[in-house]
Amino acid sequence: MDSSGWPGQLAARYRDRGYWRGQTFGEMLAARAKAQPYRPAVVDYDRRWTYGELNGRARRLANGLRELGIGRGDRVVVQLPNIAEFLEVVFALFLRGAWPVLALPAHREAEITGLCRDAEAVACVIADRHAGFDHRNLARAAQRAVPSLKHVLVVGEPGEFTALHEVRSSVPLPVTEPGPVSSDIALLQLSGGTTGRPKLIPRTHDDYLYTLRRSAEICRLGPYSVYLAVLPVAHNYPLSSPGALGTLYAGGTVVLSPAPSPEIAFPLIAGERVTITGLVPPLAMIWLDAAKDTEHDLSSLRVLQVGGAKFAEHAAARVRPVFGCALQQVFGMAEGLVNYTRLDDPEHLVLSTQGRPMCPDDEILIVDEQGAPVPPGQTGELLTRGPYTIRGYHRATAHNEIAFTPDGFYRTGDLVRLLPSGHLVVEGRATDRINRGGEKISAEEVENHLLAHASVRDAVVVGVPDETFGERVCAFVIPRGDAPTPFSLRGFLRERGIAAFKIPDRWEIVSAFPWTGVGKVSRRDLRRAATAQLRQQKEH
Ligand code: AMP
Ligand code: DBH
Repeated sequence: MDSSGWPGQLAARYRDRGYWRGQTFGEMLAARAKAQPYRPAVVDYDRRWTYGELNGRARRLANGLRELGIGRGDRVVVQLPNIAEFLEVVFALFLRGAWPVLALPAHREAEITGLCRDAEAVACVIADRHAGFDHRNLARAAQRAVPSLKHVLVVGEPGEFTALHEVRSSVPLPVTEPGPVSSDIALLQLSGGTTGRPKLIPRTHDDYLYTLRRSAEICRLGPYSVYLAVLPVAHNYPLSSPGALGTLYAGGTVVLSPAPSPEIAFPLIAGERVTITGLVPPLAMIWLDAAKDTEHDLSSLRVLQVGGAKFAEHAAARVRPVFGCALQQVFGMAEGLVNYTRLDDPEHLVLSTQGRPMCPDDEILIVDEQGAPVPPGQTGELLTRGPYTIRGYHRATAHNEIAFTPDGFYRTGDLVRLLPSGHLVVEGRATDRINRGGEKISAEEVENHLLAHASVRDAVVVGVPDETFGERVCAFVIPRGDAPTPFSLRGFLRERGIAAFKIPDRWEIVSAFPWTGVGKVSRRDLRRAATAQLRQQKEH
């Protein structure tokens, strides 16, 4: 079952140095529940689960999953919003040694069906409705298309499926029941991806628990810390940097915000005395504006994390004056490596860098296009290897040859500069991935959907600079016959069932694409053209 892929010698070193401690998620939660059974673990509206309750629920659900025949190594697509059941479900799956595949609430039919198929999932867990959308429709489509998908478990009204509360057994999973070992895969995260489909990222109990322990330490979390999960908690950042799971690791309280807006989040901060939360840059800007004249008491906040995309220095400088708390920049990836500015770093580094690696054994290389190390201080592509960075995506042999070097470094696709202090500054991106305010979009994936349109001969999707989102999505389309309108193309993509954040913000209908010297479409020229046009429009 251990397909984590670290060579034996390195694995031995990571164990010797105490990064991998031989503990599983089930054991971690059980230990917390034993040490502090009555401390609050999760707050979701008026529901408050103690550590004892969370552990008890997870063990009863795990027993129910056992009765359904869901066990070691089975893949289960989990698409849940920020509700307490998210944590119950993932811990129940951890206990069974089954692998949660963490979909985002924004994913639609194309993504959910694709994930179920790629993971050969035996089950999915969904909410009945969320944000005005009926997720049971996604499960229906996935079940039609994916024969392996036997069970659909629903939080809420199940319709023709099974309600989660019916699965939860009245007795906990027997302690004699064999569980996973710490080197087993715990979960499959999703990559933002540069190619057609999101790749599945296998994270082990050992390596993911290390990230929680180290993140909690760097963020100084303890039993009295209160973390507000604002972003969708399935995402690696609010889940593990230190996020909801890191907070539970430290014995603190996770408050789940159903939405990221200040109207919802600020009363929660005031009411629950939240000490730390994590945002993406566009949201941080909205919060900065809203906090200036809010009536809510935000004084409990100690740390405001911003990450997922580059945070502009002028905005970073406003965090302490407005919120009266420390800013922490977070530059991470679901594949592993996480960089943090430290709480005692000099102010100029906190404002102008994206932090430094969290582990002394994170290996960093910054290379030019030929793969040779750049001179110190120069910008190049970041490669990395370490005790919690994957050595390969799940079942993706061909892609792994491109995404990793022969000696196991992950090619991040990020262009960075290393300062003498060890801090990294993100300068851009070497790949076709678009980062729309922290939401990662594969250009190729959107292009493939557009190419399915009868009136589209060719399509190229690029990111164009944007003040609010960092980047927005712009599609260049060469029509076949009568040119389709942006309105109809948008509708078409929606019908194809892709997440709304991937649908292009701008459309350019053109008759040809610019080419590079080697005969490839020049994305760089298209990006330039779109950027110039945007600027012109602004000036008028
Ligand atoms: P993913 O691989 O989908 O988990 O997305 C990770 C990517 O998000 C990184 O490789 C970066 O491109 C981007 N990213 C995350 N945090 C930051 C940050 N603080 N500044 C700039 N880019 C970031
Ligand atoms: O963007 C990310 O994927 C990300 C950002 C910050 C991440 O995975 C993380 C921290 O762990």
